[in-house]
Amino acid sequence: MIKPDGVQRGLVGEIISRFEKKGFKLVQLKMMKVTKEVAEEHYKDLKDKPFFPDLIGYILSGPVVGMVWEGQGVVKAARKIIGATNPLEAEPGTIRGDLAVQTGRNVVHGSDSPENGERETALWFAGHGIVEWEAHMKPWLV
Ligand code: RTP
Repeated sequence: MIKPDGVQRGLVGEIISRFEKKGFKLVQLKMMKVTKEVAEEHYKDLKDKPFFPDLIGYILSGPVVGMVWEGQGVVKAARKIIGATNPLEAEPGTIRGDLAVQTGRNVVHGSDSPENGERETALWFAGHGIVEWEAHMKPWLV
């Protein structure tokens, strides 16, 4: 998910580009204004954290771009491409390391396991599933 600050700062293309260039396959994409219910369900594991209300407010502060990416090891690789939660600790070359400063404005979210990827895809793209397509010219994609 490209978070509201990523959208407002005009970073949508840059962020999509990093995943495309790596060689992952985009199978779903949608700009949306999230409801409070979806935001709270998405981050339900963090509901007891002191920053939870601020986090929900942040996610509701503007449209986000939801994406589903496929590829070998994509969940783990995406976490590396995204970088550490605190952008000041994220390595240069990562999205957060290059493009963000504050933990509370860290421009992008990535699923932390394949299971959560499935859960989040069902939550964010309810009823729409993914778009299945073959990348005939890209044999390195699964
Ligand atoms: P995400 O779920 O958004 O990909 O981030 P993450 O795994 O790197 O970090 P997580 O611990 O799951 O936290 C989710 C998001 O909550 C915000 N946060 N704020 N103020 C704080 O101390 C704090 N800690 C986390 C960040 O936006 C983080 O990405």
